[in-house]
Amino acid sequence: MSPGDSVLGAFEGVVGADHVLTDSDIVAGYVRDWTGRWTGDAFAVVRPGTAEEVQAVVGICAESRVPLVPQGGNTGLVGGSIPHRGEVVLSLRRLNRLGPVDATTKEVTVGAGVTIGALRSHAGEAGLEYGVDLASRDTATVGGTIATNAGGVNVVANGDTRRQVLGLEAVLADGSLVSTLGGMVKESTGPDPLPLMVGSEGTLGIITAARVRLLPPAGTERMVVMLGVDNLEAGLSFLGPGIRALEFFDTRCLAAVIELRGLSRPFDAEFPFYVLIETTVMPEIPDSVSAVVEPRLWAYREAITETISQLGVPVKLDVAVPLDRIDDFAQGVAGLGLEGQVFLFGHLAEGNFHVNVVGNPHPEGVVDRVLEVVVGMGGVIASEHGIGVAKAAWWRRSADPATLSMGRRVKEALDPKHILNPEVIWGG
Ligand code: FAD
Ligand code: 2HG
Ligand code: ZN
Repeated sequence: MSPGDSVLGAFEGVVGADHVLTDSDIVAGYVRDWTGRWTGDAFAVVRPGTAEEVQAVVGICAESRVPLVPQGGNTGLVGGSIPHRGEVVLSLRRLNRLGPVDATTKEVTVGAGVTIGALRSHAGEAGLEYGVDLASRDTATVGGTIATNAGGVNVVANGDTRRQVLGLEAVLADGSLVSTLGGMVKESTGPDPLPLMVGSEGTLGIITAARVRLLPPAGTERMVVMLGVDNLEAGLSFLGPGIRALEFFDTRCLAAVIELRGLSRPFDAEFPFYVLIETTVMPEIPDSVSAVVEPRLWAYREAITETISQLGVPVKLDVAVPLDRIDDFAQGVAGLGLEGQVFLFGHLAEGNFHVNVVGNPHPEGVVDRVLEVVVGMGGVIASEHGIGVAKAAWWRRSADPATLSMGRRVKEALDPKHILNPEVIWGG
């Protein structure tokens, strides 16, 4: 029996043979990222059903020095959720327990494999709302969104994922289980190490459950408004009371969703940018601004990512610049004259831009040229999708030395054998 067989046998002893996958056809969906830009090989896909099983599997990996990649819904867009060098894929989707909603504290404890859609429905049944929403809601998981500190469309109203997390349970690289799921409203019993897991992209521990805050639904009537604007600053001026979302996309995004999704043209005239607002208080819209009000308008914004993928494998960048530089940034990207089709869309209220490029033969060149503009404007190279493998080199080049040094020391302390997602953030 090879060392590989004995490790597989040990996994089977923990989770059962049905949850250790090695058949290449079955494994295929776990080793290719959502965009199709990254594909790898897995030693095996292991699907634990409880936190204790996660502990045991991680213990085997630590003992055998077999690295692993935690995976939730595999909707991540920075190449961080798939194996790159034959790692084990540790799929957390079976950790899908929905705890009862505590109506007094407006909190709920859920498994890491619960999808954002399921959490939102569960909260809705109790008359409450989960603060994060994104187009990947039916596949992206609680664990994955915490590990990437996902943003989404409601950050302007509710903040990012970090703001929703009240407690965590996680398995560390040595197989130990740490938890702050106790549910106390207030506690100051020393440093809380678990917030480190937020945004750590599976490099510091495996999140197995989370306690999250729920919010009372904001207003009964939510209006969805689309505006045509000549520049982004004009769109930002609609930031005001009652805003739930303030999104934008450029004319190329609109043309693509109209053509490939069969959506109708929202305006007769064409504009450089379109702004989508969801609000409980109708903003004052001057007569000179073209506007439509209809709930179905979300379809234009939500279809963009999938529509771009229909055109080819995109290079994706997810950046943010200071709000007073948003139009400079849009012009800066246009000025690069990148080969291929360039799409700009994102979360306007946070200065967030998703720069997607299809049909450019030099993905790394696109990354370098766009990120140089971002850094030159004092922006951030990862606004909500994380560093993954896509931006690992850039992160190490552009972050300040003290931050990098602290990050490395935390990684060394928590994962001295480098078994947790070794290619992400610190790899390559
Ligand atoms: P995965 O893709 O499986 O993993 C992502 C990262 O988290 C990996 O590094 C992985 O190792 C790690 N990880 C996963 N689960 C765990 C765990 N339990 N413990 C420790 N580490 C873990 N993102 C946004 O922020 N805002 C958006 O608006 C948005 N919209 C999207 C729309 C579409 C159509 C798509 C395809 C993606 C979108 N995303 C968006 C990106 C993606 O959905 C998010 O990054 C999401 O947080 C990933 O969740 P997941 O469960 O799929 O994680
Ligand atoms: C969005 O805001 C997501 O739609 C996906 O973050 C962005 O596809 C992308 O680049
Ligand atoms: Zn986004």
